Amino acid sequence: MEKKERIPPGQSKTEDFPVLHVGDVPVFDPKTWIFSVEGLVENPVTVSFDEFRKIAPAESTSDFHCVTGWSRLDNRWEGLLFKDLCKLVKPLPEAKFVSVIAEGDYTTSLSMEEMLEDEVIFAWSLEGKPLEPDHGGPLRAVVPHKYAYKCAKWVRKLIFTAQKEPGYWETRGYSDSADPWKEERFD
Ligand SMILES: Nc1nc2c(c(=O)[nH]1)N[C@H]1C(S)=C(S)[C@@H](COP(=O)(O)O)O[C@H]1N2
Ligand SMILES: [Mo]
Repeated sequence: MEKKERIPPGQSKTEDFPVLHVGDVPVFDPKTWIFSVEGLVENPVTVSFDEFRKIAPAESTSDFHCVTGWSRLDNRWEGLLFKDLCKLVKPLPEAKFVSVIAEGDYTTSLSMEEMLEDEVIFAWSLEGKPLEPDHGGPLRAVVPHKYAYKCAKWVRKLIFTAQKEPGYWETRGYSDSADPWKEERFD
């Protein structure tokens, strides 16, 4: 189903894909790369990149809205849907938030409810090609119903928590709710 309006208020459509992040693009070494899930889950896991891709691969097409004002429509991601990851790690009832931890010092966090939206995916591929390092390869979070600072690139760890742990931009004046349709840009 398509929303009638595709571009949120104050955004404009871009056809290319700008690259935006703080710090350096990390080098991916499949021999040492691991993804782990910790905190309030019944079944914490640590997996290699190959293992991660075998859990429950899926596709999800969604729009991408950066708080600086550009939107990129119809991105076809392949990855692991958050809701499918939950079937494996089994969040405990006390788990109310998820901290998404990337390589470097970048973090963000979302509520369980926000993460359980259908389109939330940890993506390793875009438009049928391996995700480029600039765009978060080998693995990035995609949370299309939030501004893209919630879409951490180079994700390595999730921590399920009872309290919210505000992330990199959320502690620097950006909105924690970050809803592009309500223009929640700043705190
Ligand atoms: N690890 C990490 N992820 C990040 C960022 C970052 O600085 N570091 N920036 C965020 C912001 S503000 C945006 S707009 C998108 C940009 O993604 P892109 O470079 O693939 O367009 O990545 C998000 N994820
Ligand atoms: Mo952004």
